[in-house]
Amino acid sequence: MKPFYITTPIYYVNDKAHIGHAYTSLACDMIARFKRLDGFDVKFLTGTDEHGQKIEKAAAAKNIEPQNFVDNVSKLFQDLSQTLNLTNDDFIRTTEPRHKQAVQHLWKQLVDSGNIYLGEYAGWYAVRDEAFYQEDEIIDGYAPTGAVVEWISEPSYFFKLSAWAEPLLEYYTKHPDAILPESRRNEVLRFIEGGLNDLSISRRTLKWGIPVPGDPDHVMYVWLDALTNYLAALGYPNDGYQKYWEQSIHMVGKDILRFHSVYWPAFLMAANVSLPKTVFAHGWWTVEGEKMSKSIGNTIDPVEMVNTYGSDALRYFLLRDLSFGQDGDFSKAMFINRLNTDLANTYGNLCQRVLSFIYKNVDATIPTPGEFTEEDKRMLNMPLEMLPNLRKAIDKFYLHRYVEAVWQIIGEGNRYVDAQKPWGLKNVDPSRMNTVLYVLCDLIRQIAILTQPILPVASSKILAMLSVEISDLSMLEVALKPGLIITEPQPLFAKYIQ
Ligand code: ME8
Repeated sequence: MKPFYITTPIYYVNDKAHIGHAYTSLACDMIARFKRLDGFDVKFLTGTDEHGQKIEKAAAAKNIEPQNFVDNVSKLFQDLSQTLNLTNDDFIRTTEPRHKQAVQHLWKQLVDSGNIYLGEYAGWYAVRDEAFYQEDEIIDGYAPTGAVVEWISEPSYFFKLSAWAEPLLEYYTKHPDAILPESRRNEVLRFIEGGLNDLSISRRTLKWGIPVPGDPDHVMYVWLDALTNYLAALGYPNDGYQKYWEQSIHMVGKDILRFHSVYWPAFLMAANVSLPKTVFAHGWWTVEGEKMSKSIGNTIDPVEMVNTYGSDALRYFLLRDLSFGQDGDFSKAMFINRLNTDLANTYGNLCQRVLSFIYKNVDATIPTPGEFTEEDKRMLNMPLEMLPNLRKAIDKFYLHRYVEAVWQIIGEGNRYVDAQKPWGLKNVDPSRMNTVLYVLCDLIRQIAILTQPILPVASSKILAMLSVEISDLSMLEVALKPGLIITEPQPLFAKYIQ
């Protein structure tokens, strides 16, 4: 089996998750689930980023020891996997020994290769972003992101980032898929072409971090610490990590692309580790037209959403509504509209009317078909014919297109029911009715396989009603067995009042 490695950012534990965090994890989950169905040996990683000044401050504000504080909040993120129905294979915490060992090893590689020197940092720092800013980036006393900055002046270890601008540009020219989408890649290239400054990678005035090997007065800069999680989870530096590493995809929001496409690859090159295959930076969610923020009080809690609407509903909306890579707006009206239209009226309706009819009118038995018409064959082959496009949509990160394509098949299914009117055939041509019902059942079975990466709960319900077990995409080619007894159809999707 071909290895495939996909990672979410590791989330800060200064606060609980909102739908922005859920979004990245869901996108990775959809890809991981599809790749598993498609026969890949998948490793899907998520986790929490637990060191640094931002976390130290958040713990102090609650008057809790940092370790207790991070244990509590990390647990909320771990529980979120279950809530969102994520299939992550691992969950890494930067306070774990396996992570600390990997980071300290990487640091030593950077020292041994002559990429670290001791100097004095004097400059601006934004705790919210855990980022350094140049004087010319400061706008009216704030970072370009709007974060509050403070002046820091202290001895610090530096990484010779300036030496890596040319090698990075050369690498990115040779590997056009290393940063996606292309517009983001261009932004990164322009930034590197502007020249890179050496990077401060340790702090002396902070205690909550991983100690610098050989100089425990310093703790490491939280981004050097955090980025290494992707390697630590594969057992780096022990042999064997390369198997997945060579096939790695980092999914991130556009806010942290620079850390992943400038700092991280420079650290890796300097430590003689190969670079991840692709860093994909997706877009940004606002809520009802506004930036999500605790002070505005408009953050949307994924746990509350799942409690009210179910995990499939949240997954569907987030994965369908936004063209993956673009920014988007979360509006309650749009959310409800999609649930009612796409889930209840389209997908739910197709399954409900076909399966209920079979349950009530043909002894709950999948009928034996007669000869197939050209139209029947077209319906039966549609999912398989669509498969190359679906694969491409996943591999190119056009996640919304995957969803659209599957809903196109569902739409065709509904049109076929309307045109063939199986209920009208019961008395006049029962044999044709049986063929139509068979075609529909087999189509629904195939659709349920394809919707599994998006709607795992509904897909398992449908497949269970048809008494079919899901294994992989080769099932698309194995026709449904006539004669199977279906279980009583259960409602799949609720309808909501606007
Ligand atoms: O940056 N829209 O963690 P973080 C879309 N610990 N995505 C959003 C979003 C929004 N409004 N808000 C958050 C960190 N995200 C670091 C990462 S990785 C080595 C260290 C998602 O908790 C998006 O993926 O601030 C973004 O990049 C990430 O959450 C930031 O999470």
